[in-house]
Amino acid sequence: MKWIAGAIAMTLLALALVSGVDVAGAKSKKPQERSLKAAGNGALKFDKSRLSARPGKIELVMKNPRGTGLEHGIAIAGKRGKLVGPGKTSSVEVTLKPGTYTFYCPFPGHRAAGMRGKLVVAR
Ligand SMILES: [Cu+2]
Repeated sequence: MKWIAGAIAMTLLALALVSGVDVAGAKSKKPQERSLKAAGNGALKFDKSRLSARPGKIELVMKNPRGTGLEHGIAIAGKRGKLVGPGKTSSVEVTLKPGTYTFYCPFPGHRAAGMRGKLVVAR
């Protein structure tokens, strides 16, 4: 009978380990979401010029409001979301280490015109 108790203990330990790994995995897979919007009046700006997040997976979700009359998108750290028309949303997911990064609109000319901001990644 002793081996049964041992087997049960091993099974419980294995279950604890597996569920522990699952929890950690789910946590690291979910990106930190940060949202922003393009200026609703058609100005080449976002509604936020500064965002912050912890190191790891980060998703920037940019809404292009109806009424901008322009295509916009969101880009950061060499990755870009698609350009979308008014009423649509563009997003980009990146994995970042601590540092300061520039997010911007990848539509030609928009970044230079002021459609950009800083993302500060810190622990
Ligand atoms: Cu733009």
